[in-house]
Amino acid sequence: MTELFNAASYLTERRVDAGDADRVALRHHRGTHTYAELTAEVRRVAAGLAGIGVRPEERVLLCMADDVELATGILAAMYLGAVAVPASTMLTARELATLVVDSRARVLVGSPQFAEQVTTAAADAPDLRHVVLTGDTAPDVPGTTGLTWEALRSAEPLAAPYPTWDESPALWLYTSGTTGTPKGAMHRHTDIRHVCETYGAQVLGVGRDDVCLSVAKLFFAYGIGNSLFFPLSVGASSVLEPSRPHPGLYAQRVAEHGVTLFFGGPSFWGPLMAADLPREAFATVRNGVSAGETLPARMFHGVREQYGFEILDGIGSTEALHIFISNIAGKVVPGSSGFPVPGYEVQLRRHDGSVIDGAGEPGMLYVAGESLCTGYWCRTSVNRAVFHGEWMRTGDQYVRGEDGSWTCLGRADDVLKVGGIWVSPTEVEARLLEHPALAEAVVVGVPDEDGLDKPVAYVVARPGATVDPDEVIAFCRAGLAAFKRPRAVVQVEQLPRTGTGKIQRYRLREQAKA
Ligand code: 3SK
Repeated sequence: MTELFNAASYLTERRVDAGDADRVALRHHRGTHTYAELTAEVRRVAAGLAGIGVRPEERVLLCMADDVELATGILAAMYLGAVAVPASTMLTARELATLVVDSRARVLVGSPQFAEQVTTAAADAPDLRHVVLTGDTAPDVPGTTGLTWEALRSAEPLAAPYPTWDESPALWLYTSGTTGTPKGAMHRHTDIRHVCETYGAQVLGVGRDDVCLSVAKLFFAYGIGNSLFFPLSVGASSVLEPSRPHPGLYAQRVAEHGVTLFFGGPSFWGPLMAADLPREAFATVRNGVSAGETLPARMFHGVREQYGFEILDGIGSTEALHIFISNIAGKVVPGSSGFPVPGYEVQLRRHDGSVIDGAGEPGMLYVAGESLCTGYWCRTSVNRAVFHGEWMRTGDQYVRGEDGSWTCLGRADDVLKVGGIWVSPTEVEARLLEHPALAEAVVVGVPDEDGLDKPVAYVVARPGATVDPDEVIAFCRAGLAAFKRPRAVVQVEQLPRTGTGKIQRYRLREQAKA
């Protein structure tokens, strides 16, 4: 049954009503926001968005650093009944423009450090009406009205949230796929409450005294849960850190704020171990949390020995909004993703669709749970392939152990996860093929010494052309978000193909490992 429910109200004014008005909700570079201050700010920004004509269910795209403006911008859009679309700050202007056009956003908000991407992308988006920047200068993009954040938040605050239903759209998160074009996973207001009440409450046991710090930024599903949904759902505190994940800086933040829950991924835990920081810096951490890629057992043991806290590895997805299989504090099975999170069902299926009941037989992982997105925006054929009634096909191969734990065996398709972020080989290959020296290009994931995939390009040169691997990598870097660039470029005479001409990617992967 449909009920009135607004996730932004649940995360802000509900805490004020519960007696948390003076408790600190957000800690950021310029100070703190209590729950009362955050609620007031959300109401002001929501009024500002309404004032420039944003209507319920319209998209508001935000390309911003993790700071109080991004947090309030996301919450304000949802408070107003509009749809918050936090976009990756790592995208090039061209990539960002694709999202602005695809989402048909009316408003684009950016932080000054991303002003160039934002204004260039805005110039290419016919549905866009307003561009907002959080610095002192209003943007000037032909065909749109430019505003400063100060102007946006100067409106008379809204008195109450828009009467959204639990089923109303609240949040879109773009995720890359095999097709190379990002897909907007559409989440409802109720999905946000579900992840708080399941993984947040029942696995992490987040409570009012917790202080959360996430290396993953707010534009990731993983980051928005860690830094906004879980802490704000219970009256806890979140530390917002706009800088890139530098181990020394994050250790400093942990010590400064007394962080209790520290969220990262293997691409952070590895450098943290190598950084050899003082153990005391982490004295307040009750648990680390890891997602994005399988946490190698050596990192679980290494961090516990070196810094004294256990990392709970889990697997989630943008489509499920957060983690649905997780290790449990005190019962960690190193190298595995752990056990199904209450509120979710997981299944392994064979190629013929039959369900695998026992331990030891690998299969395709399916998940069902209330927080699964309603689908991808305007992607019927992908929706039909991925969502099957209650169930979603994750694309991951898993196996169940005798102890009931679930272990990832890798991807069933060609898509890569690099540093916890999806990378579509097709998209990188398309960029490579724009290079004048290249005739053919294939990108595969090649595991490093920890078993974590890194993109490697196999290329065939055009007749008479010379391939300079470093220059090709720099070319990719200039046209794609930096994390998508191949880490190595290998020139080959020809690519391995089947009799029908299909590229045999597995042979390139084997060749790379040999
Ligand atoms: O990659 C994951 O495991 C993950 C975890 C939580 C939320 C979103 C994602 C993609």
